[in-house]
Amino acid sequence: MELKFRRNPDYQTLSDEVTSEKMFMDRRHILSAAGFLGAGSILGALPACSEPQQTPAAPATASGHPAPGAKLTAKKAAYAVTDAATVEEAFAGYCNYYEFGTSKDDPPRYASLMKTSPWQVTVEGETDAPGAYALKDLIDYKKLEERIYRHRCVEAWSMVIPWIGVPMKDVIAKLKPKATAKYVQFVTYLNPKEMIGVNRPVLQWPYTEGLRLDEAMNELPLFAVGAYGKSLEKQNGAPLRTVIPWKYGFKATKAVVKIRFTTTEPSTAWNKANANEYGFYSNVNPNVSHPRWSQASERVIGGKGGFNERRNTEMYNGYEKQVGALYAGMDLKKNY
Ligand SMILES: Nc1nc2c(c(=O)[nH]1)N[C@H]1C(S)=C(S)[C@@H](COP(=O)(O)O)O[C@H]1N2
Ligand SMILES: [Mo]
Repeated sequence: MELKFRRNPDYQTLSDEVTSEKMFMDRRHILSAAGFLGAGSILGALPACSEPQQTPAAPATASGHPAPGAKLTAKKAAYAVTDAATVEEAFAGYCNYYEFGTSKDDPPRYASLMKTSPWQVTVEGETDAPGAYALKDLIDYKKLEERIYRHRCVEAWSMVIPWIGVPMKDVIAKLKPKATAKYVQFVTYLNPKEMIGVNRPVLQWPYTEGLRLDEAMNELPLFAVGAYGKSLEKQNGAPLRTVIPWKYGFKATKAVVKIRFTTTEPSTAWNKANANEYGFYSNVNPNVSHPRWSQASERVIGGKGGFNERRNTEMYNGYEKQVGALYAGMDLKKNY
């Protein structure tokens, strides 16, 4: 999405996606030459700071939720795209998280500075259960599910991620939205001391997103706390992020600290930055181009084909059966 800033002189120093991808591939090359990647490895990438991966037996944090990287137990849910999952190193190393910078490898490099414990989520607005919730009071860690969803960024790349989380609808039911609540907004963590990217006005911080309440209550959205069998790493949104698989990735807020129920459409970070390019709905739709590029196909990141693999983008990212009815009768060119 950083490409949008190319035309704006204020942002000309920001790297664009192509640059960061080149750096990313160079690094892969170097790692491979140095013997970090085994022969025949299909690793997509490693973050600059990456140590050889071990699965740490990380203790629970003081506030009782698992620390990043801790092993999680989850039951496999029926939701699973059949393509091979993205190699974990690509998920961990090729990230969008502008609070830590606009290059794909900034979040893996800088997110370690962020504190994810203790963690509270404030619930407010049109609800009968407002308050500050500890993460373990919001998420039932005994009921975690693993769901393998396709993750499609508006920049026309995709991954396949084995998320671990709980259905968003179960959490929202616990939070008792009033009948007047028609939307839900997610507000994310903001701490300029820990987040090197927020000193630049790339977006209006904090990063916010939102859904219509009936979208949020659909069976697919998750509050995710993990991926790849482990508690989320910081660069991927620890300790709590949303996952909405039929929408472009920017709808999936990392590091959620506030859930607000509203009567009117909440403001969202990318829509505020450029309403022509990023609508409130942002459903994956191969037939509606981004004003500056086609959305008809996507690059597959971290798959067997390296960076050359492409696939055709599917309507609602392949989830039309589950979500098509939410948009019956709507003009999807206007409600992009
Ligand atoms: N707080 C916050 N959440 C965010 C973003 C961000 O910049 N800040 N980027 C979004 C975008 S554009 C995408 S594609 C996904 C990327 O998630 P991943 O890096 O874990 O693959 O996170 C989304 N959530
Ligand atoms: Mo994205």
